[in-house]
Amino acid sequence: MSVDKGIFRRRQRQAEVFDYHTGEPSPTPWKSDEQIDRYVPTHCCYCGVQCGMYLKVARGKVVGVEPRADFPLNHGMLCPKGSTAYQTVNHPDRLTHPLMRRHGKESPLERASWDEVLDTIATRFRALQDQYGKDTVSIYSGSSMSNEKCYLMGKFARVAVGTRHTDYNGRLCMSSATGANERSLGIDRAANPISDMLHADCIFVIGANVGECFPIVTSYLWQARDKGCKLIVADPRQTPIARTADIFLPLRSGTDSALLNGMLHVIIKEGLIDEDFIRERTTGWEETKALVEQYPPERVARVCGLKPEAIIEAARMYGRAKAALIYTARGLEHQSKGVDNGVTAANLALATGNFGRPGAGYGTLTGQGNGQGGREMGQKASQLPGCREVDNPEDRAYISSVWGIDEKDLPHSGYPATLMIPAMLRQEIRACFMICSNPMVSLPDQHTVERALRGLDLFVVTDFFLSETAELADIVLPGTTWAEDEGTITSLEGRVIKYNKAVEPPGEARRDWEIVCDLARRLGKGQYFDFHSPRDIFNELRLCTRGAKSDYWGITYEKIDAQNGVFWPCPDLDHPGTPRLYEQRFGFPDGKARFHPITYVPPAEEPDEEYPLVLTTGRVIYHYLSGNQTRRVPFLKAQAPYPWVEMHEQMAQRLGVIDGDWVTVRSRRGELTAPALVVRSIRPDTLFIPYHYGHTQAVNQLTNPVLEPMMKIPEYKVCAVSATRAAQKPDWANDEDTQALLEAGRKRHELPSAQARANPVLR
Ligand SMILES: Nc1nc2c(c(=O)[nH]1)N[C@H]1C(S)=C(S)[C@@H](COP(=O)(O)OP(=O)(O)OC[C@H]3O[C@@H](n4cnc5c(=O)[nH]c(N)nc54)[C@H](O)[C@@H]3O)O[C@H]1N2
Ligand SMILES: Nc1nc2c(c(=O)[nH]1)N[C@H]1C(S)=C(S)[C@@H](COP(=O)(O)OP(=O)(O)OC[C@H]3O[C@@H](n4cnc5c(=O)[nH]c(N)nc54)[C@H](O)[C@@H]3O)O[C@H]1N2
Ligand code: SF4
Ligand SMILES: [Mo]
Repeated sequence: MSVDKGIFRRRQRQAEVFDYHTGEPSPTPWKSDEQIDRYVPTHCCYCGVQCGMYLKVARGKVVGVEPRADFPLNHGMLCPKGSTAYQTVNHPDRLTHPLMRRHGKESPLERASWDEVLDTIATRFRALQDQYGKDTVSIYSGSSMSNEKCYLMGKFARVAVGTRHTDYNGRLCMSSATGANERSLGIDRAANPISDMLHADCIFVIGANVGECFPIVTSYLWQARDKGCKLIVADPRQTPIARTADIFLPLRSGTDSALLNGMLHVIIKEGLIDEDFIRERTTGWEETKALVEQYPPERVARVCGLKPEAIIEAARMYGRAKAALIYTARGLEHQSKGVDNGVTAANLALATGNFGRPGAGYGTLTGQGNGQGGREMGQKASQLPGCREVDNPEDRAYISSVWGIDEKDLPHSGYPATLMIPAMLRQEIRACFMICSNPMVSLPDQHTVERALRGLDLFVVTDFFLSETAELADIVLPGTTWAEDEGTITSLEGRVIKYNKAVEPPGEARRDWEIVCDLARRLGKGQYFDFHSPRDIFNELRLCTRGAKSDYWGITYEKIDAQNGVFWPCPDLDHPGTPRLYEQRFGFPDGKARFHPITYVPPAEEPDEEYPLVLTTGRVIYHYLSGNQTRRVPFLKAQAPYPWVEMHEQMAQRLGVIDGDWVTVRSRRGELTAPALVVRSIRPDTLFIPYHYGHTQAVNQLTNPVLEPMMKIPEYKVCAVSATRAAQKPDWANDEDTQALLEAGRKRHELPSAQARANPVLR
């Protein structure tokens, strides 16, 4: 599918195109739209907002990008990552042929043929499985991939490899939100389309840096504000959206459930609950009501490090709204109590009857491009496609029948990604096939992760750039970017959209699904993987989800194109899709939502004498996740070349450092040295370090691998550390880079307006 170039009037900026072989910029860059052959409508490859864009193609290469004004979410806007994403497609670092270590772990990665690597994988997997059992091989995948590929990975694990152990990087992402959705509401999807923000008269954002992580959604917040909507933000850092919030609650990391219980306490005291809604549409209210009795604002204020009045005001503002939305993200979810935290947010929305109407709801802002679809398609440890359960007899019977296998041969649930690491150390797992994840940046307690991955008998990584993780692999398979394939994605709204193919893969790189199907054939299971296109896979996937919670049966490629996306559930071809959930029923058999009483429990690691400070981690606008893509884009890299330690002026004084001084931060697990970025927008007792970097720049050397009990997500947002002025700079330190980083940092943290200054600041 492509669009006539004639409709575009705007001149194109000079796009740089690299030559694969020399790595040099091409001598004939494209300078004007006249030379563009095709505009391919697609979506951004990064965050869950999934902004619509056109990739510009000339002479068979992607040379630029144009935002899509016709996509109902971004209306012609793109953020700095989206507008430079195209530069990764022709990048000189692209992997263009398979690599393999032929003589053991110490030998180098050398060029190999597809036949050699795929036969080696198949032979070694079989040999290891014969010796140690089927489950000795694990599959570790990721949600930057299309629904088709995520679906395929779950099927590949269960049918081709025959292992229980399949999981994915969403475990590190929104799994707490999944747990909360499943416990409270019964459906694992945000309740509202983003456009519902325009109907809300209060929006409460807890632990989401909307301005930097969902940049295009910010415009909806501002439009809502223009219509009089109130904004409450709870975050230990004064993020860009918090600067102009009506109420900013700079809570101590790890205290979210106390805050939310406290707000519910006030709402009950002030008679702001919706009794009819509670009676007709929920169960379990009395227990929750009794529990929050124990959370008066004075107590909560002490726990959270806030003023009691601020909690009371926030509760009133939220409770009095006719329609209110709550949005959470990883700030509230990346905790050992992440599921409980999500449940307390749902409790608040249920108690005030804020569901099933325009502008009323609760939802997580799903992070990864396909973070929503990726958590429905059956690549998860305990899941079959359509959010079905791998240990549920009916679900097993149905999926086995679609796949044409004997139900007895369908493995049961296995280890989530975070528990694969200890299983590797115990040598219970001896081989891993990884695709679309970079745990050597993204998993907590990096030194342990490295030991686990190095100890594998066979480690295979499929990526399009050599990641920090691929550096440790025995075999590296060159996969493809989103621009080289088609497939569907489900955005953070639950809207199923489609990537379209712009160009062919470079060199010998192959489409991910073709690699996986080829390997399945070599494992003797080709008959179950007889797919000739992503469309074939989608059609099987639709059937698997038919009648399930996330029902895609009524969605087709044509319908996605015609409607600019379709919201699931969409049970049949005539069904228009479901933008807003819970208008009539919640996702449980009785149709009622569940209250759960949640007792506040502090984070697993609290400051003590040796490690007196709180460290929290997260993102910056310029980089995406492990940074394996964005660190290769010159503009993005220049703004944020390496990590920094964000700290309040008072903290800097206490540590005796000024802006730009190098600081060593230590935890029980590791240390990191980086320049100080001194700001007034973070709690004085808390440090923040962005996590987009690897090796000695990885903040995950320090983080705590403690897991949330239900969903096994790590506590990335809280651990105890010490900080001192560094004895010496690391070898990668560079004055020019540090200056650039500080300058970009200052710009981000500038308080832009009198309104911002009038806000409750952090001192
Ligand atoms: N630029 C950019 N955008 C992205 C991504 C990216 O890597 N870069 N990744 C995408 C993905 S996969 C994800 S998951 C999302 C993540 O999106 P977000 O969750 O918005 O991002 P984070 O920076 O991880 O954390 C959000 C905020 O939580 C705050 N926080 C820390 N501790 C606590 C706490 O205890 N309680 C509360 N309430 N807040 C706390 C942090 O200060 C931070 O501002 O972003 C998506 N978009
Ligand atoms: N300290 C700390 N750690 C964190 C977080 C935090 O806030 N703090 N956030 C966590 C969160 S929310 C997330 S989502 C994880 C993400 O953690 P990861 O999963 O490790 O991050 P990515 O960078 O998305 O890894 C994807 C890799 O696959 C490649 N890739 C991308 N798309 C494709 C594709 O279609 N096919 C193939 N074959 N390869 C592809 C990319 O080049 C990249 O190397 O990190 C987690 N780690
Ligand atoms: S907001 Fe997200 S989807 Fe949109 S351009 Fe930026 S990174 Fe891409
Ligand atoms: Mo994420």
